[in-house]
Amino acid sequence: MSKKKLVFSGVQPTGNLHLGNYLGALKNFVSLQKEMNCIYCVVDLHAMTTFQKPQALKDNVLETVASFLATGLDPNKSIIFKQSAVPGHTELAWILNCVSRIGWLNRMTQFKDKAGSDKEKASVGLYIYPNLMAADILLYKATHVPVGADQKQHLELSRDIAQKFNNDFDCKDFFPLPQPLIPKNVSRVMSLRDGTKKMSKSEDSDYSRINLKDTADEISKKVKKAKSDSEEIPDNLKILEKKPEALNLLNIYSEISKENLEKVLNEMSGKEYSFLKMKLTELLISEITPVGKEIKKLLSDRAHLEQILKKGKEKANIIAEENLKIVREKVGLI
Ligand code: AQP
Repeated sequence: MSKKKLVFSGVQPTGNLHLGNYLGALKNFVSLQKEMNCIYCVVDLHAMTTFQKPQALKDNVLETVASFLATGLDPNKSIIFKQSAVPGHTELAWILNCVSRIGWLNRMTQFKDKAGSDKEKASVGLYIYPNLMAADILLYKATHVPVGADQKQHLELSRDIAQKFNNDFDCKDFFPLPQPLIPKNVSRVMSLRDGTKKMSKSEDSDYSRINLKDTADEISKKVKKAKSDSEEIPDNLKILEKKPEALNLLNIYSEISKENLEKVLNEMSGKEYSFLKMKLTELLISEITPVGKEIKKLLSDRAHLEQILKKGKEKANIIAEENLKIVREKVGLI
């Protein structure tokens, strides 16, 4: 595999993947595999930072692989594997735990959001999760990381860790400083119930998100119930920016229809949100339901999915061990 440009990204097997994962990450994964070497990982160790039922975790790993394939990832082009199957992730994470600084982790806003008001009760894993994410990326010396905007801060931390490692161990440019690849238009798909919160698998209400496995009927009901605005669709972005739910629906429409937001506003200004919802439902049904059907079909052959993970693990492990051997030498472990 060429050492020049290398893409790495991961998805947590914490349940049904949704429209946010699809527009923020998976679509980008698929287009990148055409032009670069790519490694895509089901990050089960990250999922464990909040409690997962063991059987559900196993099932969700396969569901995530099925979602990768259904959206267009090709295991012959990209390496697809499960994080815990390559032990180098945890070994490098420990080494990087000793490089990363507590002050850096204290600034991570995702920990504050996910830990909620009682931080004392959050798992230690949730707190040091960004160090494991840095290890995931640096283990392969990845140069590019496609993620949604919510992961930007963690990516910056990965760069800081890489830089400090290179300085501490006197090996300038050993770890590349990974670049985030964040989609320009819809980098953060928001909840359908609250336009100030991101669409998320762990949000209690299923009405807050469009799942990739939703049926046409479910999509239609969710869009109908989505929060919008009591006034008509405005003709300029300044007004829209003060209406996060309306902006979210229009952003999703713009992304899937591949028309820029100004053009969408030109077409829709003055109309009721029910009109936008009707058009958006049609678009979502034609974009998402084929993916959902494919996921369900792929899940009926678990052995096939496990085989893909096995092959991916073998390929990933070769790169990981090669890099880790040098890391062990640099830090004085061998
Ligand atoms: N709402 C979103 N908009 C844009 N991108 C998103 N991503 C997640 N939510 C959105 C991107 O999807 C990739 C995989 O994310 P993940 O599932 O590993 O973790 P997450 O970001 O924590 O996603 P969730 O849905 O919020 O999961 P839970 O509820 O389990 O924590 C990442 O690139 C992410 O940026």
